Amino acid sequence: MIRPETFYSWLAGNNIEFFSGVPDSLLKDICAYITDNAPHGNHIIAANEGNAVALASGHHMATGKIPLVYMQNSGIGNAINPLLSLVDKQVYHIPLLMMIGWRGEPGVKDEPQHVTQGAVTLDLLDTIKIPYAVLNDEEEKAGEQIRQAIAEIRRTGIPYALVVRKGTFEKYTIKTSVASDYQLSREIAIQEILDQLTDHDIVVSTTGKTSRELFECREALGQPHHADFLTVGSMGHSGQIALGIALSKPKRRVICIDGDGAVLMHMGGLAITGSMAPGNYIHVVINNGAHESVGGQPTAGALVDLVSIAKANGYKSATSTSTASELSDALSAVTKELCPALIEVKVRIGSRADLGRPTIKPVDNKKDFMRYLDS
Ligand SMILES: Cc1ncc(C[n+]2csc(CCOP(=O)(O)OP(=O)(O)O)c2C)c(N)n1
Repeated sequence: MIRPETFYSWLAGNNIEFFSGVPDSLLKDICAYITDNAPHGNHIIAANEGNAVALASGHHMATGKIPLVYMQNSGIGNAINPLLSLVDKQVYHIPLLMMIGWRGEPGVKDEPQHVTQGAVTLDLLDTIKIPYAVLNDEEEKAGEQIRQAIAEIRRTGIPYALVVRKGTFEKYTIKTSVASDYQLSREIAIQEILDQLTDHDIVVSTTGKTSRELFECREALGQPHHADFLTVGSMGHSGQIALGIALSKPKRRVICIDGDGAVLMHMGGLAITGSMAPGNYIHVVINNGAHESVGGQPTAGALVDLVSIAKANGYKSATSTSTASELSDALSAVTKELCPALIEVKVRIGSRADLGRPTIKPVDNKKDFMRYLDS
């Protein structure tokens, strides 16, 4: 396994000192090391992977240096546009070192949303003409790969990707903690929302632990899962999935349970929801100021004023809560006239160590959900 400090020193030795990306569980340890050690302003956790490519491009133009852009392979799609229309050698020809976590590697058991993405990851890089190496987990060999990757970037001026398998990096525990003084947990907040639902309500939940906790809360209550659409992949898109449903089912309440990282990733959707003004749309944003599902790396969630943002985007009402009773009061106060409504729930970071994963296949979840929407 590669020690994060060794990897970081290889980069520093090659004058790579600017880092931007969206976190991934496979890159958790190296990202934690970068967070603790990169000078302030030189490590930016971006809103989405395309933004990370853009930030890195800006850094390169301002300094002439090669930046590092990291992402989970799920984020390649978000990055393709700036990779092909900004960084590409036919356009601005910008050199980048990329580090991509390889979820769903063929032969390694993983969740359904990672299977196809994992199978096509190397082909995708071939198609977009980005050379790559699958990073060896032996330090000596990995060091040589990085030396070659950087020489190649310097020679060609185009990006080069290091594809990172599960278990490549040694464990590193982050020292820079994300401030979160709230008592409420995300799981209790989800239980509170479920307590307030009526028989015909529809739920759309975001990527990561929110959907896993929602699934387990339903199990614990002995309730079926058909009212819940679990957005297991497609981070940042739950809000617009919920909007598509709300507009077609105007007599039913649609409750989107979102995350701060996910909202920030595609924040433009808030303007579309506000402009369509559905009277049956409740957007609950669980804000822990972190990408908790993939290691707890900070988001800008703790800094932004979601209530003002929602109102400025045309939501009819917006409230911030941080206790179960405030959440309960806010939910019961929402009427048709106050929708679209946003309710922020400020929670602490953390989840149960034994948190499971949905046991129903996504396609079966969709079938049951469609039947429920039709009922
Ligand atoms: C496009 C994309 N980038 C990255 C990921 C990896 N990922 C899964 S969940 C998650 C964090 C989500 O953060 P947030 O919405 O704040 O919810 P939390 O995990 O804190 O509950 C990330 C980065 C992904 N699934 N898709």
